[in-house]
Parts: sequence; structure tokens; C-alpha cells
Amino acid sequence: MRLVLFGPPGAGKGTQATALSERYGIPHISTGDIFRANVGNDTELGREAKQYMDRGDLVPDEVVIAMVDERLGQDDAGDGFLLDGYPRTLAQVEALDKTVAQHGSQLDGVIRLLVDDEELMSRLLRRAEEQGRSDDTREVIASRIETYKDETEPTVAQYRERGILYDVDGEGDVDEVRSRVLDAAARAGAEAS
Ligand code: B4P
Repeated sequence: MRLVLFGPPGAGKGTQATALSERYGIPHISTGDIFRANVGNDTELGREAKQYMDRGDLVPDEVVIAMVDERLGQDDAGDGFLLDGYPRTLAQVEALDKTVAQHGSQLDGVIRLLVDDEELMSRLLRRAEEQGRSDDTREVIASRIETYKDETEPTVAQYRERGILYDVDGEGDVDEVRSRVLDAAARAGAEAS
């Protein structure tokens, strides 16, 4: 299975990714997690990404695209993957299409989590209290939500046209959302085969 988890910051992508990745035995590839690991290890990539992340901006396409291409080229992603937080721009959508085609395959499904803005804000402010992430302040969260609406959400039209977009209600408790997400992935798998 080749899946994308799509949705605004705080929609529950990272939260739901584990169950999907376990169900299909595919690696969970979160661009946010890769950046945070690099920030934590103070690598060159981490230092570059941090300036954008701390403002709630997207990391530049050329940096993200090269990083994901390299990750998708690794052996464990050969038979499938779950992308979380990628693609987020039109350039990333096009780059992913190209990479997947080079591997002689195609995306099976894009699962979009729908959550309203107020709920997103309250989840991320709660996470700020629990984890103290530097991009979880009220101002930066608001800017991340705006960036999602301006740059990321419009790209979903491409997947809708291809018939591989699966919208899922992301509100409710984590277990409820999980079962909706797993249902959507099962539908994507059935339609792809
Ligand atoms: P990400 O790490 O992707 O951060 P995110 O959008 O906030 O999602 P995350 O997965 O962490 O949160 P989740 O919804 O699971 O990106 C961080 C930054 O990295 C970006 O702003 C950008 O700068 C950069 N970046 C990453 N990818 C990029 C790309 N492709 N291009 C350019 N830049 C990129 O969960 C949020 C919280 O909600 C959690 O605390 C969770 O416990 C809670 N929650 C989840 N489900 C819930 C539920 N059902 N009910 C209540 N709470 C819930």
C-alpha cells in the first residue's frame, strides 16, 4: 500500500499513523518527525529547517523533496509506505508523482482528516503544555493553519480528480477516528486492486 495521510496541523496525522503503518506493514514516514530528529541532533538540515518551523512556515520545497526522495529510495519503502505531512505543496505533489512513477507504481489513497480550526487550536495548545514544542505557540499555530489553507489544502483537488481522496471525520476520540481511518484505507486498497 502506498498511502498519504493529509490534513491540517493538529488533525491527528501523527496520532493515527502508527495503526495504519502496523496494519499494512509499511514504514511511517513523517517529514515533521525527520526534521525534529535533525533539529535534536543539531545537523545542518535541522538548523536550516528550524528557522522555518519556528515561524510556522513550510520548509523550502527543494529541501523537503530531496529528503523524501532519498527516504523513499530505501529498501523498506520498496513495497509500500505511509507518508505523513507530505506532500504539502503543488511542487511536492508533482515530485511525489514522479518518484512513485519511477518506481513503477502509483499512490493507492490519500486519507484527509477533517477537523475544524477551533479544535485544532485547542489540541495544539494542549500539546504545547504537555510537550513544549517550539512551534506550538498560539501565534505560530495560527500561522500554520493559514499556511495549510493557502498552500496545502488546494493541492487535494488533484487527488480528488484522480478518485483517490478519502475524507475522514477527524473529530471524536482517538479510537473512533482510528477505526474510520482504517476503514478508509481498506476502501483505498480494495479500489486499487
Ligand atoms: P508536522 O510534524 O507534520 O506537524 P503537524 O502538522 O502539527 O502534525 P502532527 O502530526 O504533529 O500532529 P497531530 O495532527 O498528530 O510538521 C511540523 C512542521 O514541519 C511544519 O509546520 C513545517 O514547518 C515542517 N514540515 C513538515 N513537513 C513538511 C513538508 N512536507 N513541507 C514543508 N515543511 C514541512 O496531533 C496533534 C495533537 O492533537 C497531538 O497532541 C495529539 O495527541 C492530539 N490529537 C490527535 N488526535 C486527537 C483526537 N482525536 N482528539 C483529541 N486530540 C487529538
